[in-house]
Amino acid sequence: MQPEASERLEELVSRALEELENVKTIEALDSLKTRLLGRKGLLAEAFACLRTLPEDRRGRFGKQLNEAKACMLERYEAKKRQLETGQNANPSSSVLDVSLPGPLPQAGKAHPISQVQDEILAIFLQMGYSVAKGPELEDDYHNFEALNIPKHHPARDMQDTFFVQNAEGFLLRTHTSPVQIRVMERLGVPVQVVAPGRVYRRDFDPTHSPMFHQVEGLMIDKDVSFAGLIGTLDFFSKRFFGPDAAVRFRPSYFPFTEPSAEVDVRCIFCKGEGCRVCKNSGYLEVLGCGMVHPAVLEACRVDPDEWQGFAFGLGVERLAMLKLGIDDIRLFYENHPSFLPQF
Ligand code: FA5
Repeated sequence: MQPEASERLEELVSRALEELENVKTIEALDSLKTRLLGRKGLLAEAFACLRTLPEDRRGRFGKQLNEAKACMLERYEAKKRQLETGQNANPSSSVLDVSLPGPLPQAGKAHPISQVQDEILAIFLQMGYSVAKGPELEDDYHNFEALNIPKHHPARDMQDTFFVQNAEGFLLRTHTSPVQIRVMERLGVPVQVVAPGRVYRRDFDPTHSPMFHQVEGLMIDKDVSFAGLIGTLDFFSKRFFGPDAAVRFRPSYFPFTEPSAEVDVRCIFCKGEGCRVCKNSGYLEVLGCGMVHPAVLEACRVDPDEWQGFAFGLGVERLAMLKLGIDDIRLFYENHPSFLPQF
């Protein structure tokens, strides 16, 4: 390559970049562009030199010309954007438009499970309940023993438990029912509480998660009946799902309640026809409940001849699935950026 042509091009590029940097108005920028990159501009003249070079040197010089053109165009575009938004790179000479909107920070929101849990609690608070809490790392006594589930009781098989290694007798609570015991131990009776919280089980499928949330309810007084329990849960379902919610009570068994029941809500995905989500039953189980067993009251030093009560345990994710139309519980925990902002 002729050293002269190459050097002249380098000089042209460095002068052009300096001029592009210092230009102050869009009009001046456009006329500079014509002078540098126009059909009869300086770069076009350099391209014309190409023909005068020996053939074996044209390739390298042509490449250098194309790179020079791309570099100037890039600087031109950047400068144009800068002048159009009024943001000059040099702050000392900038004309700063303080009325321009700033970048919006992304606002965070409560997770859909927290939103649904808050909604559940608000309904019970309206009914006169107060909120209680208990530990997630629980002992065998509160999670099982005091709830009338002695060692080797077959009911322990109902819930596959995560035991804590090197801490005998401790486990991740499998339900929020141990809060019933802790509340009665601490506050005595009468009592009317709801206890939200995380619980853990070895479960994993579209309607079962190894970590999920329950809201426990406990009402103990001198004149509490099973009819009161049904009325309470019926009121809750209508408030939560609306007056047309199809809810059914089914007899069931829990060692800590007698009689016991489970409550199902008609599956919104198949409208009761049967599908993968409701395992073809047409209904999705959302809670367990019953009259507190006398053995549980006795474990808390409460006289069952004087006091009775009911308890219930709601599955927050199940209620959220039905309310929000989510057909796989695992979506709540994948935290996908296209999933969460919908709520
Ligand atoms: C219990 O946990 C009882 N402690 C409920 C109870 C409380 C009964 C007080 C009587 C008195 P169950 O195992 O059925 O019951 O769970 C209650 C609810 O939690 C279920 O109806 C369901 O909605 C939800 N649930 C259970 N397992 C899972 C899981 N792995 N993932 C998500 N939700 C679940």
